[in-house]
Amino acid sequence: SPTILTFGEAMAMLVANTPGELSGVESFHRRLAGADNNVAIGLSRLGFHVGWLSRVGNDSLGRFIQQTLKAEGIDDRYIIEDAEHPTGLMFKERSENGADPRVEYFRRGSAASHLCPDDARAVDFETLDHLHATGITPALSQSALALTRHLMQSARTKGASVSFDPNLRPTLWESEETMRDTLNELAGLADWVLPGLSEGRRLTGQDSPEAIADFYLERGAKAVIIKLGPEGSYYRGRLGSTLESFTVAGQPVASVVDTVGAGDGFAVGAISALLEGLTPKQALARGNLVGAQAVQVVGDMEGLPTREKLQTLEQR
Ligand code: KDG
Repeated sequence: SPTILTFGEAMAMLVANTPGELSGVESFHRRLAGADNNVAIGLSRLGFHVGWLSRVGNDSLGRFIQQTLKAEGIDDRYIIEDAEHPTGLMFKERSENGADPRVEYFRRGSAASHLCPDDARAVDFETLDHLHATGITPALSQSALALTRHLMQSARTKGASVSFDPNLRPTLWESEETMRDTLNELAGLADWVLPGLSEGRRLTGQDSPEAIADFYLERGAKAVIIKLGPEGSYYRGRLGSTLESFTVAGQPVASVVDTVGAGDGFAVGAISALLEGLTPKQALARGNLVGAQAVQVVGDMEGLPTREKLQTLEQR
């Protein structure tokens, strides 16, 4: 059975071939999107046995998702085919000059929005070392939120480590307050909390990385790792014997093609390193390195390295 589990919604993503307002774009190319499955793919490329729990529609986009994940070596035993609802879809602008591209979703009522706690009945927690959760899944529906809570609580109870990337998607939430309260509650079920700096500020009302980290450490996290974009990442936590904090400088990137997926790449690097028993400093350095790979390609996950590639990059 998988030793790492992620869960959430994968979508077919149509990326514009030309810049500008999507309404004027005629040609697109297809990629796979979904923060949690990006992380699953990245960890699988590094040789971990990764499962991904989801619902996909019985349609061509659902089959595209299943085939892509299978080709990436993801364990598909927890993927449910939901014949009554369609697979979600999203569009992404062609980004220019490294700016964050705009996205448009067609995912309301999708198969994955019908995820519910019962979908986890087959999960083998005994063999599970790690669960990775994102803040997108609980935004999909009340039942998907219930599944998120259930998986995080169960993994914790059974002794697996839990990571949580808040992945703010304000348009998916009914209000700012619901988003903030729900994500902060879920962060309290995680060992490692991985927000971006602006996300951390928005969720905690605190300004400095240290104050943001303390907000989550007081609520039960063992480590808070804050992504600082090109500046690298900040750590504050108790994974060693004492409370430590430090910043690890970012990797220079020659040309930023698309920032989406950088956070997922960071998560792949940091989680893999911590699971391999590396130090928090090494984990942040690897997170920065893999995140930097992700921003150099148009898709979210095309830049995620294999183990061999990672070793080459780490030797540089
Ligand atoms: O983290 C990358 C994701 O933003 C992208 O793959 C799409 O999951 C997605 C979302 O909901 O925005």
